[in-house]
Amino acid sequence: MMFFPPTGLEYVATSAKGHVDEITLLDLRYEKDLSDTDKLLSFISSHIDIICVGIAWERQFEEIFRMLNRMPHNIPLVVGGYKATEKVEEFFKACPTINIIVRGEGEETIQEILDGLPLKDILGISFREAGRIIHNPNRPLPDVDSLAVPDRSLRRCEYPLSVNGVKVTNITFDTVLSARGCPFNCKFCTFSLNPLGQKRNYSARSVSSVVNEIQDSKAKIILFSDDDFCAVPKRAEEICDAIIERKIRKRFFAQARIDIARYPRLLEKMVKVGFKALLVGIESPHDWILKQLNKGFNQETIRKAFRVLRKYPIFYNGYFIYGNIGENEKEMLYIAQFAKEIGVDSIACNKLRIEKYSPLKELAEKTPGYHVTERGELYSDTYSHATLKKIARRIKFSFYTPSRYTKILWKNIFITKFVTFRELLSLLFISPRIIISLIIREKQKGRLKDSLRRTFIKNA
Ligand code: B12
Ligand code: SF4
Repeated sequence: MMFFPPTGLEYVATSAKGHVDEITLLDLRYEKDLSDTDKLLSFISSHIDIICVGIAWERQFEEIFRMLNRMPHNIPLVVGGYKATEKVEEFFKACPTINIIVRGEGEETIQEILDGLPLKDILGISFREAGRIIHNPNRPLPDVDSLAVPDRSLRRCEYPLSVNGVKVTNITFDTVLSARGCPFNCKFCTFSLNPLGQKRNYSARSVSSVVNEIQDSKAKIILFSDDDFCAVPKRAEEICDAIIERKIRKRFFAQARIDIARYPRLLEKMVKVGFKALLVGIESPHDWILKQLNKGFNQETIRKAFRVLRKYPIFYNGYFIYGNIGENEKEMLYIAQFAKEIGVDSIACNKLRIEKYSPLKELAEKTPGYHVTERGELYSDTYSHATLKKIARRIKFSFYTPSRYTKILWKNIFITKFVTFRELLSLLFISPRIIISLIIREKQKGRLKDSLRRTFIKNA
């Protein structure tokens, strides 16, 4: 997801302002020179007094640890972020160079660290002391309106539209977090639980601060990173009204629930201000699974909602979960068929994950034949990782046919107008490079032949 800035790290860097003389914000995905560890080390040794690293994703831990372990021992190393919080002990063990781990939301904590408060008095941190790891109590969650929004002037790079690492056009992306937490309680979801397992009660920023942030961003496309942008429809409408009033012209997309279909006036306003896509959590076509997940709706409600949603020129990506506790192969494979029936434009299927604080953990542990790995992956005696992976590919290939790709392109160009004519030309111009990069990727993963066969010959 190269085109999104590291929102959490940017919040923390911004709140560090005024507590240090100078901040250098590095996004190593975009640092041409400094992504080379040797060059990074020499930069750090000559410029930096304290290193703060954000680890948000369950990705490339080995590379990250290898790099952190090369950091100079005389410069304090502070690590934070979703994954660092969840895996405090593991991170300390893997990286002797880490001095402090900030658990949970880090804006206030980083200020106290930089101000030099005694570590024992700083809430929300774990730190090394005399060969031991000390865990201080959690920090109460801050009021969202008290937090400064990310200072974009700290960025050293832009976030352009790219496909598989190939830059498509100059249009840039940004994220705006208008609220933290979510008022719903879906059982598989830890979105609204911060990594400490605390429920982040839905806390929304003031409409004016959100719209100011949007207006100040230079990006043309904004992702609302809220768990559910439409959690309070009236507020979402107020944001749209303010965007219209201030004549802000940008393209937006957001995550939402199907409940939004009950608010046609909001949908109309969203279309008017430039909402081009909604990422909607559907999760499953099966009533018993939706009930198990405590999703709060059933198959009929989903069908009804999409009959309404389809009338609006918005691109819908449906999120689905497969490999649920008790789900069989036939039920999993039905996802692709169901997605076509309800009319979503694209799908993203994720295996059920049982993260550390998942409310489904107990059920998964006590269901005979089911197992959860340390990384939170659920599998069963009947459905191993490999089998689930194969099923996922069958769902994907049965949904993503060549005609589906044509429909996606058509909808984005002519219906939602997500891409302009100029951007389309640039996309066409760059497409050979994208295709080559995709071929190289599939080849490197050793599945080129299989992918080509499945895409063009046998969509089973
Ligand atoms: C918006 C979002 C996205 C966006 C991308 C946003 C972006 N900027 O990159 C999109 C839709 C593209 C996306 C995609 C995915 N996402 Co997502 N996403 C989110 C979401 C809803 C919000 C993230 C956010 O902006 N949070 C707000 C910021 C302020 O919080 P934060 O990042 O935790 O940062 C705070 C602290 O962690 C700490 N902190 C962070 N960094 C640092 C650094 C230091 C030094 C310190 C001291 C503190 C600190 O302080 C910050 C401020 O309070 C979260 C759920 C959530 N509510 O957090 C999931 C979440 C992050 N996503 C998740 C996942 C799994 C994914 C996907 C892998 C899904 C998939 N299977 O495709 C992809 C992968 C993307 C990738 N990078 O490879 C998981 C990650 C957990 C994990 N297992 O790795 C989360 C937590 C949801 C969940 N519970 O399942 N996602
Ligand atoms: S799945 Fe969506 S609606 Fe349900 S709790 Fe998570 S963020 Fe909220």
